[in-house]
Amino acid sequence: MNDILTRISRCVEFGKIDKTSPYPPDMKGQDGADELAKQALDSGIKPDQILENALIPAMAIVGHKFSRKEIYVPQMLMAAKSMSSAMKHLKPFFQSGETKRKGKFIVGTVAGDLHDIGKNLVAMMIEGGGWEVIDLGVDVGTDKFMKAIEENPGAVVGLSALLTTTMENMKKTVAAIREKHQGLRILVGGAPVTMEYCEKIGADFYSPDPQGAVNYLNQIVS
Ligand code: B1M
Repeated sequence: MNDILTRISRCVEFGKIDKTSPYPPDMKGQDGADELAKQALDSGIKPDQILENALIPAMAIVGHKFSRKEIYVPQMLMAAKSMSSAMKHLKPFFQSGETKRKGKFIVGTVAGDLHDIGKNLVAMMIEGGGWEVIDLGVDVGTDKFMKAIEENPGAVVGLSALLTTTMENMKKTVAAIREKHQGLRILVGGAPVTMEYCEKIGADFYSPDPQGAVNYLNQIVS
């Protein structure tokens, strides 16, 4: 692999955001994903090559390490931030339509629920997996999900819930989506959610972690 892509990949895997970032200590003072992504574009490397050959593989490694409990939330957040710092240089190309994404993913934490750390991790990993993410935020009611679905036909929808009380709102939103959009793929997650609950409320897939969500989406397009 091209040297600069290897370096970007390492920055994302180990959470090196930019030159000023003191983390990780053994990369202190070196360029981070931010500077290297810009240098790669300036040197003529295409944005989709940076995404496919550096960011996506690095985030896949991060996701697998997290699933195997070899790293924890802070390391994953640093990796995700590092990826975002590279993505900000790539985004204008994707938004202009010059570079294609795998598809669209609408995500939100359900009504009444303000927890967003897990949902943000899932969103960042999926974005790192090459998808366009439409993040509706927290406390997202059914109407807001429906509006986003209508504005983005063909998108996959992800619902997160962290409270046993708001799992009921997840169920209501899934039922409303199913009534109008039978074929639409719905992914659910969050600490109290299980595969059994997913099946009970009629969602398509449950993932306990971001990597499982990425794998599910990739399997849809493959
Ligand atoms: Co809250 N809270 N909280 N809280 N909070 C929990 C969830 C709780 C388990 C704590 C406890 O009592 N032990 C408990 C829920 C009990 C229950 O219902 N079973 C609880 C409670 C009760 C509350 C309040 C009601 C407290 C109160 O006010 N009395 C209140 C509710 C507010 C509201 O939402 N309306 C409340 C408030 C808050 C804060 C605002 C203070 C803060 C949230 C800040 C924020 O998110 N910006 C907070 C926090 C931080 C927590 C804990 C400590 C940590 C949650 C977290 O971020 N975990 C939590 C206790 C705990 O889990 N130890 C707790 C880290 C995160 C990476 O994990 O979100 O599980 P998680 O996401 C994982 C997976 O679940 C999965 O991937 C992520 C990475 O692996 N995943 C998905 C998540 N979404 C997914 C979606 C997918 C796929 C996978 O596809 C779409």
